[in-house]
Amino acid sequence: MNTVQSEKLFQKACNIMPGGVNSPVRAFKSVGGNPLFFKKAKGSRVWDVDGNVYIDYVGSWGPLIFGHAHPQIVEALKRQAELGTSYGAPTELEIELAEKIATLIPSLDIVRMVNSGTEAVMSAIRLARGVTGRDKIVKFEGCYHGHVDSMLVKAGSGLASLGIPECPGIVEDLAKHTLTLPFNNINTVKELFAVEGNNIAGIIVEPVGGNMGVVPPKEGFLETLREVTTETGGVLIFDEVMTGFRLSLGGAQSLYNVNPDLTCLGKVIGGGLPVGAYGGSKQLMDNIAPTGPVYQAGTLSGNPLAMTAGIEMLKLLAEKSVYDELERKSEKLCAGYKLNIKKIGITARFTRVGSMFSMFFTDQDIVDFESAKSSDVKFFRSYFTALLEEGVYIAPSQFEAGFMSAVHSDEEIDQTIEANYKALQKACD
Ligand code: KE4
Repeated sequence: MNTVQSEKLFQKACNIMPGGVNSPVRAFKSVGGNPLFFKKAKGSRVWDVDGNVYIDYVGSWGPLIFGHAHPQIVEALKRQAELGTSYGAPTELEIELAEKIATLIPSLDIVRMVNSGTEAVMSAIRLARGVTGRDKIVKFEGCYHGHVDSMLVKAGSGLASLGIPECPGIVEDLAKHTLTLPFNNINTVKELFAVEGNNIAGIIVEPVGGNMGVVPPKEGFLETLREVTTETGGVLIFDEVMTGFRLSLGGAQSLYNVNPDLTCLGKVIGGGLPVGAYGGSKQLMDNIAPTGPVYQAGTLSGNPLAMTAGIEMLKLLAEKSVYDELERKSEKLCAGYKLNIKKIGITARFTRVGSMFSMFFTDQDIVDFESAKSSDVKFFRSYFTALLEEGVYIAPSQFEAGFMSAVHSDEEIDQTIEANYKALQKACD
């Protein structure tokens, strides 16, 4: 595969940006080689600067549920750009998107727009701490919530032990207030809350893990988080940056029928532009400035371009029975993969919730980060490279989700299954 231009650009990029990228996972560090530089994308396909074309299952890490450069979104953005890109003042567009979100997400009455998922999470955590007057926050191993200082923390030695910084620059005095538990482990949640519950400001969780590969919640896990936070006056935060509008029109909370106190959103609601949002009950959100004392702000929050993309995206989602199609196409792909695995005689495990899916090269059932990490990442690395050569682009990491879009055709899914077979065979050689 010719990647001469990508290589040249990567060398140039490394002279001016850390690792030549603006987000680490794009650097191909866990799959080897150097990142591809893209120049164009349309529908389910992306083109790199060497002219190679790929069927894309990253979709900009989740936002592009209707594929790249959807005409309805592009036309709306062109019209809005002519009217200005940002005013730093309120617009009707913000009301329109906020009302759509509040109508669709059951637990959310009031919403604040921000510019990324990280900002949404950071603000929700500040709000939880602000309204409870407590410092401790509970998160789960393998869940990623953006590069928020309180979230770049790993578990200390024991169950209720103090968090320790995951990287330099995270203040120990802050990290110690983050307690990390195993995902899907109901007992450890109950044990911790029995001891510490009244000191805990809240729990933040990806209702479906998407950042360890896809890991669905076990029966009763989300319900337990709801119970213990209600009992102790803590705030339950669903980080639906990835799952929001991806898994259903009401997000994961609708799918699993568990209502959090705060919801963080991003990705799909921006339609590919930088948008995040957080929201909840009026009672909670009235604590946010300027109504209340918890400060949060943003120059480009709610800007007209991002709002326009989000409004068109939610119009498209509301119009079409897209979730049935996403389910059918995702199931078709995963069934093809399973058949290939059986034909070749490889050990693998599959996880899927709607149009989010993962394949792990292990014989362990995938229920948490520990089991996800049992996957043979060396084999994944060979598989990823071979798949790329077959013209299929997936996330350059075992611990990410695959995303189906509404515009992947059945022919492309068949091509992908064929490419998967060849890539698995090659990785076995
Ligand atoms: P951003 O700040 O990247 O917009 O969102 C952070 C975030 C928050 N919560 C969840 C559940 C997320 O998945 C993310 C970001 N997801 C990663 C991919 N797993 C974005 C890709 C990247 O970091 O470049």
